[in-house]
Amino acid sequence: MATEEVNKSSSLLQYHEMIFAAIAALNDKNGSNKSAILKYIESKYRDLPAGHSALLLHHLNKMKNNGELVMVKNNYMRANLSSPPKRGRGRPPKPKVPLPPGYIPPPPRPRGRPPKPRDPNAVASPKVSSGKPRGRPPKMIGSAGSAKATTTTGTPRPRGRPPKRTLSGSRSTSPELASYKVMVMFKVSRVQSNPFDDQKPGTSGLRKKVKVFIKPHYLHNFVQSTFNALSPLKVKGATLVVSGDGRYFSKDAIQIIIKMAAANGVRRVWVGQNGLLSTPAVSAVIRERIGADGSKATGAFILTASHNPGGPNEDFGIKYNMENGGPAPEALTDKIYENTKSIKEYFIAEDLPNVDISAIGVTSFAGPEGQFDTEVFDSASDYVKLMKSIFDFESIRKLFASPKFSFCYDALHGVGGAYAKRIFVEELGANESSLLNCTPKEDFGGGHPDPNLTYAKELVARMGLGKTNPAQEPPEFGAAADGDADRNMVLGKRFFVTPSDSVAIIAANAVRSIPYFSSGLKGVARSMPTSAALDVVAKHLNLKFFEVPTGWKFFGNLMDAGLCSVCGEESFGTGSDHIREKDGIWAVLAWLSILAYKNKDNLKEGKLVSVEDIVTEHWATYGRHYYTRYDYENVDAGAAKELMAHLIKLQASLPDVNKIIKGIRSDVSNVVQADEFEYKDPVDGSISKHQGIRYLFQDGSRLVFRLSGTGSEGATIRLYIEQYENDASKTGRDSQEALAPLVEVALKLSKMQEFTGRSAPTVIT
Ligand code: VG1
Ligand code: CO
Repeated sequence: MATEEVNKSSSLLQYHEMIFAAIAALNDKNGSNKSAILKYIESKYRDLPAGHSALLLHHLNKMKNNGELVMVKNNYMRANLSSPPKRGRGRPPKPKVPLPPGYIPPPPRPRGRPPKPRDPNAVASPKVSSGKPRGRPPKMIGSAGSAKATTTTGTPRPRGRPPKRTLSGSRSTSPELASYKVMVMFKVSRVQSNPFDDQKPGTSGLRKKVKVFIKPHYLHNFVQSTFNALSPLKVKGATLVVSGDGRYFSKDAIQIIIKMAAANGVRRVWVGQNGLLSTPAVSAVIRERIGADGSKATGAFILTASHNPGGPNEDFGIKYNMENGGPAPEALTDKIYENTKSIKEYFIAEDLPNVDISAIGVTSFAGPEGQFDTEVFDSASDYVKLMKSIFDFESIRKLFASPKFSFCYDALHGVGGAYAKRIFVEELGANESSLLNCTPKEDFGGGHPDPNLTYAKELVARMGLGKTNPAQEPPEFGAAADGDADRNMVLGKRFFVTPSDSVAIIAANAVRSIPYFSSGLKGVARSMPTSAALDVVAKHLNLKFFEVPTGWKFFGNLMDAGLCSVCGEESFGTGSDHIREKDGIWAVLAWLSILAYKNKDNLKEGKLVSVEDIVTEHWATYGRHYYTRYDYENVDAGAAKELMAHLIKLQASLPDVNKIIKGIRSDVSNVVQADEFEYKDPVDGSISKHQGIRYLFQDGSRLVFRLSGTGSEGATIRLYIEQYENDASKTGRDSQEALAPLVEVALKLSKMQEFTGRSAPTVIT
């Protein structure tokens, strides 16, 4: 551990945190003055040091000078949150919205004194981002190419004369800026801390209210617990990616993680421009990106709470992804959790200046263990390049060019918008007006960035699925993404495709329509509550098939072992082994590929084969799995537990269950198996228990009950209902109507209203 220089008391850091906490709690849009902050801190914290008031002023000044706080009329506000750099000095304010990855801002002007390139050990001005060429960098020449175009560091030499490099592709900027990195010395502090008891990662990382995450030491403890859980080789000297969906608090979190990475001996941190990287893009970057000096990432902190809302009163999240690009498996998340329960200290390079994450380029620092670099890079190019290697963009371009085809994509103000612009508009020729809510926002415009029929309201209305008819004829194809762009909802004109059908249809058509799969599928997999539509395809096509618990982390081993090519979850997650995360834009491109393939001969004449045609044809071949999910969000946690316990207790006797069910509805089939789903990973043999309560019926129908592992408050009960119909004359019914008997059984059997007090779910999909 890098503990040699433990020369700062923890109180220094605490001030920093206490000030942020005070400003957040006082929550005054005009900021808070020193005495208000002082009062707040005195009321909330004990054991303040002697001279506390003077220390506070000292830290307020320091934080103002290093850009973390802004002072307006004697009031302090946080910088970097609701609007990009609110610096008092220097360049004019930037636009309010985070800039898309493709956008390259004008050359950064370092604050204060210009760097002294000839003395790399000098403590130079902070926030020097070296070597950013002016203008847009060459587009997607390959990850190595794009990295070269934006990087100036090459040799990992902490000392001595910095390498003189000419920037390929750059027009001449100020020579001091373009050719040299600046070494800023930093020290490592050991900070005492106490455990929090609520840092157990859920289905996909740790998700809590922002108010919880900004508590002093909270994020730090989790990050250090993760470092401590990793093998030392994945920390010391390693390359880590840190970025996310850009939600509120991300920019602060990135700076904290950079400082902690430096202090823990990480060699370099890669950050997507403006801190933006979709979850699938992080996975792609870990797997595909090669740094200018040949470096490869071995892991990532992804900062997202995915489909949960964002903003000061909403959610933040963090999860760790592994060298294969996938979420940490349970063995590691369990270890992280154990560490959070006993953590006593963490390491941080407090004096490391904040890195300007809006400017592409490398900044180098020198610490006790040698050089540490941060590299800010274009958020989209690695991902776009990967997509182009999977799909036939030319055939999709032809589809877009046809007057018969029309398109709409709603990013719900998540990070997906940045990729949608690059791929659908710039690469495939879609009209800019076909993009809805494609500017990433820290609070997702106040909505839930959750692509379903309830929350993707604008898209649903435009596609003709709303309560009233849209003013214009709906597009042929519509899709939406969640906050971190790993989810997708696919719609046709006045037509909803269930995610369970979507993965089955992609699997059934992949080999013909998508070049990446042309030599065949290795196998397919779905999460347990996902409908069995994929099972039927697997059987028809004689493919290996796997059923795993909820959460993408369970697909990783199968893919690494070459057992699975395409997989999906009912929760609007679809993906393949091109990365180790679900991938919202990939799913849209897969559907566009199927449409392009089915329509390749009739783009000029004849009728377009529509999304609805493709789905109904699929049902005619394989039968239809009627499917619905009821979510009861933010239910009392105790009540939810009791409901689950009740359902488990009922499973003790099948005859009794069947008696109750017949009493509710005599027209449903018999329960033949009732259990809690348990999974044994076929690759590493690990066992995951309690993965959902199942009631399986003789005719293939299923009821599944689970508690969500992604919420941040109370409990969310998910009820999944499914029924198979292979009589082609009966596959065209309304799904709620077809499932009504099973829904009634599920609600009464579980005593949903009795336990939760809810007469209706929050969301139905
Ligand atoms: C939900 C979904 C699950 C998905 C997970 C993460 O989990 O049901 O299928 O993998 O979210 O998705 P839970 O435990 O709340 O049911 V995301 O887009 O939040 O990374
Ligand atoms: Co997500």
